[in-house]
Parts: sequence; C-alpha cells; structure tokens
Amino acid sequence: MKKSLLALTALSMAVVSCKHIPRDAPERFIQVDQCGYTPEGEKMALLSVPGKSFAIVDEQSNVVFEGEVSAPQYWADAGDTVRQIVFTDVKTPGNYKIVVDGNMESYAFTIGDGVYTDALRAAVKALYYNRASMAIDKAHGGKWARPAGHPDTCILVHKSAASEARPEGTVLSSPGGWYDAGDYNKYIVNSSITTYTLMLAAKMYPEVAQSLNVGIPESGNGLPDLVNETLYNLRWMLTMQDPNDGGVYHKLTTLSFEGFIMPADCQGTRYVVAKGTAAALDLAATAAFAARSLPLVSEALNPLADSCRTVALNAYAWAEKNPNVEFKNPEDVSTGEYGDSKLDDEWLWASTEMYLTFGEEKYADEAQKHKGNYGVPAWGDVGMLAYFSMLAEDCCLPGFDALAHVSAVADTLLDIEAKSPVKLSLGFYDWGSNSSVVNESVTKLVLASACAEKASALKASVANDLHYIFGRNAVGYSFVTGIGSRPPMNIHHRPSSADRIDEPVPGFLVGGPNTIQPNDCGVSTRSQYPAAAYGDQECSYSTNEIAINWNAPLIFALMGVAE
Ligand code: 9MR
Repeated sequence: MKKSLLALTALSMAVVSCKHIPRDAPERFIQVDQCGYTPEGEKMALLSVPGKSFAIVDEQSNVVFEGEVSAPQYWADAGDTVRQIVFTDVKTPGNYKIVVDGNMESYAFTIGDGVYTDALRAAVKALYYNRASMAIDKAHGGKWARPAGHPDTCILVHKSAASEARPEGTVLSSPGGWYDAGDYNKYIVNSSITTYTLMLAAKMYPEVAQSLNVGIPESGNGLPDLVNETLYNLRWMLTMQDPNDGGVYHKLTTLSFEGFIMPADCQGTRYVVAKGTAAALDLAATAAFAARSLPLVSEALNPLADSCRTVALNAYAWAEKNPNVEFKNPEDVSTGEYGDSKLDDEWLWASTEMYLTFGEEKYADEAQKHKGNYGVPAWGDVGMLAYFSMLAEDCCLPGFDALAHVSAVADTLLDIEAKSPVKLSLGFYDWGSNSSVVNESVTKLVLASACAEKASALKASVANDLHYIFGRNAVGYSFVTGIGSRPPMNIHHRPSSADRIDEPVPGFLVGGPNTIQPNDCGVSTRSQYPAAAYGDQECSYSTNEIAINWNAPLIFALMGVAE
C-alpha cells in the first residue's frame, strides 16, 4: 500500500533549517547510483551517517517500499562507516528517491531497462569531441561545437626519432586520431589498448553496437557508429609507422604541454618522438586484431584490413629486430611518457594477435616465452588482452588455458567484492582508478561470455562496478561528466576549460581517487583515505583528468550490461 509522504517532507524541511546542518548537502549522505538500477538486478545504496529505516518514494511522493538500514560496517579504504540500503524488491520501472528516517532524501534515480542508455551514448560521443584535426560542427557537437585544431599534416621528426630515411626535421603528415586526454597529444601505447577495447566491444556485442546511434558525421554510412568512431583513431595510428623500416613512433606531441586554450588556438610545433618496442608491439597487436575483425563488420573495410595486415607484419618484424627499446622522454620533451620497462606483456599480446590473424607457428612459440601472471589490463599491462582475444576467438594457443587464466583473476575480484562492505572488487586506488574498476568489468564480461555457468554472478558484479562509477562511492559523485545529479564540473580537460561553457564536455569518465599523486593542486586538501582521494578541481590532473583509455572500458562495460 502506498503511503503519503507529507509527514516525511515536513520533517525533512525541519532538519534542513535546523542549526546542525550537515557539512554536505543531505543528498550526499546517501550514495546511490544516480543513473539507476535494472528492474531484476540487486539494488543497494549506501548511507554514510547513522540511520534506521528508509523508504523508497516515487515521483508522486508515494512510498512504494520500506525497509531497515543495515548495521554499520567500517569501509577502511574510505575511512568511513557505511550502511547498506537494500531495495532489490522494488522492480516497477519509474523514477524514485530514497528517504532515510523521514529526513534525508537521496538524489533521484531510475529503475528501468535503459538506465545507462544516455551514459553509453555520451561515452562514445565524448571520443568524437576529442577528435584532433577536424572541426566539431554544430549539427553533431551542439553547444560544444568548435573549430578544427592540430591539423598534424606538417609535423617534424624529432631528433630522438631520426633515421637515415627520415632525418631530424623531416616533415611528415599524421592527421586525425583522438587527443589522448585533457592534453592535446597522441600516444600510440595508450591508443592501442583503447582502440582494441572498443573493437573487442563491437565484436562481442554486435547488436548493441548496431543499435547505438551517436550522431557523428559518419552516422548512417552503413557501419555502427562505435566502429566509425574507432576507425577515426585507428586510421591515425597507422600513420605512426615509418614505412621505411616498420618502426613505430611512440607519440606525436609538442615538446611540453600546451596551455588551457582551444585546439584552434594552439600553435606549438608537433613532433613524432622516438620509435620504441612497446609502441611497435602494441600497434602490431591492434592492427592484427583489426585485420581479422574488420572484414567481419563489413566488406567495405577489406582495404583497411589489408593495410592493417601490412602494418602489423612490419611493426612486429621491427620489434623482432629491436626487442627491448624502452621509451623514455628525451631531455627536451616533457609531455606524457607512457614509459614501460617490462615488455613481456606487450610481447605476449602482440604474438597472440599475430598468431590468431596469420596462423604462423613462430608467433605461438614467441607467445610461450612471455607467459605470466597477468591481471586486469591497463595501458602498461596488456598481457590479459591476449587471453581476452583467445576467449573471444574461442581458440587457445598451444600451452595456454585462457579460461583458467581469466577465471582465476575474476575469482579473486569476486572474493574482494564479497568481503567489501560496499560490494566493490577494487583493491587499490592509483592514477585512473575508475578505469581499473571498469577494466575489472571488462575482465568479468569477457569471462561471462565464455563461461555460461559463471555469467550471472559475473554480470551482477559488473552491475556493482557501474553503481560505484555512477555515484555509489566514497565521494558521492557520478564520475562521468554530464551524467547523473552530481557529475564532475571542473575536469582537467583543455577544451572544457577554454570553451567558456559552464558544463564540461559530456560523457567523459574522470580518473577518480588516486593516492600516488596527492599534490597536483599544490598543498593537498585531498582525503588521506584512498577511496576518498578525489577532487573535482581543474588543477587535479591526477584525479580529475579524462582519458580515451578510461572511456573505452566504460563503453565496453555499458555495452556488456546493455546486451
Ligand atoms: O594514465 C597514466 C597513468 O597511469 C600514469 O601514472 C600517469 C603519470 O605518468 O600518466 C597517465 O597518463 C597521462 C598521460 O601521461 C598524458 N595524458 C594524460 C594521461 C592521463 O592523466
């Protein structure tokens, strides 16, 4: 029976006007997924202050469900005591709020099947907004339209990248691709895992990809928008190979980061900087995957797939001749490094993709040499991607048990989640911790597709990952710009800063809590507790930047739950 909420509302007003106003807006004491919950899924919100009972109320303020707040538990990572509010039994689609003890009201949220539809669309569109070398027009960009910047048709070979065929100062053209993050540079290592993750999502969830209309210039050309968007970056990546020797430039960059100005106002000279083994192997892996998967999307992509085959073969061959060239920023270059001294994971990933595409034994033999204990993937830790591809192709390299490998990693995640008072499988908070959460989701989802009996537990765990991302976290933010009642407003993203529009460019996942770089805004005001070490401040590049490799696994996870 629905009850009137008049009494609750009166109480709530009394509390808000009393002297002991909580240090935050009252909504923030209840951490709810600000997008919402699917009708059949588990539904839980957190309460970070004492409370006894709660009600779920609909838009007409009718109480549709009442329950008791759970006993308090200490969430060590957040340095806080939390209580669970469980309302799984509410299954009727609609818009709701949680009211605790009649005086604390949560942000509004939805129960329904498409609660993440807007978030998914926005997360793909965000990549479009980060395109280099072209204007974002009004028709597709709306109020975030902007003139083109960084044509990249006239860039120079940096001395660190000089070769006989292309000496220092040689002029090259390498247009297109996405800006990496809040800065305007383009980095092959980071682009590789990003592009692969998106191509894998399109392969694993073709129906979701097909139905995802993002509104980009290529929309309606017969390819899914997700594929169109991804190809914008892939085509740029192919230009980063030196055709004379197959080597791959690590990055295309100014010597130092540009200011907080719009792309069209940037004047800095751009360079390709040093070839490296990680870049060669990552591009080989990505291009090999593209070569075998693009023709399955459309015959029209056969010519591009052919180019990818050649690029992959030549990049891998370069790496064979230069197996351990570690990238380090040259003295006069201070932009993002994406440096990595351990290349076994890159060797495993590239060799696996090469074997799966070309079938030659030598690649499988090489993969054998680089077996390891690889966990949830990240830009510098790509070994797991080899196992993803084995599972996605339903094919194992001799001597590898991909199912066992991914299962072991996923089991550990599920164990951590089971012990967590907030149902989170994340065990550490470093730079881009939000991307670790969604890369954990990717790991769970790849396994769920390969292993029917574990699928429902894994998908329930992914739902918890997304609840964390969209507001059920220690700081009460939805971590995606433009999504939810309390999204980040001050991201470290040059266009969002310089465009004179209040709202940041939408659809970007911010890095999130980070304990390894506490001083990016000068004297640290950030929490000492890992899960709370986040600041919605533009200066906080270590917690509030955005990045393509963070959006890609978010897109994957959202597609996985949409399936
Ligand atoms: O995501 C990267 C993170 O893992 C590193 O710890 C950090 C410092 O090296 O760099 C991050 O990547 C940044 C890159 O270097 C430049 N563009 C912005 C990226 C996101 O902050």
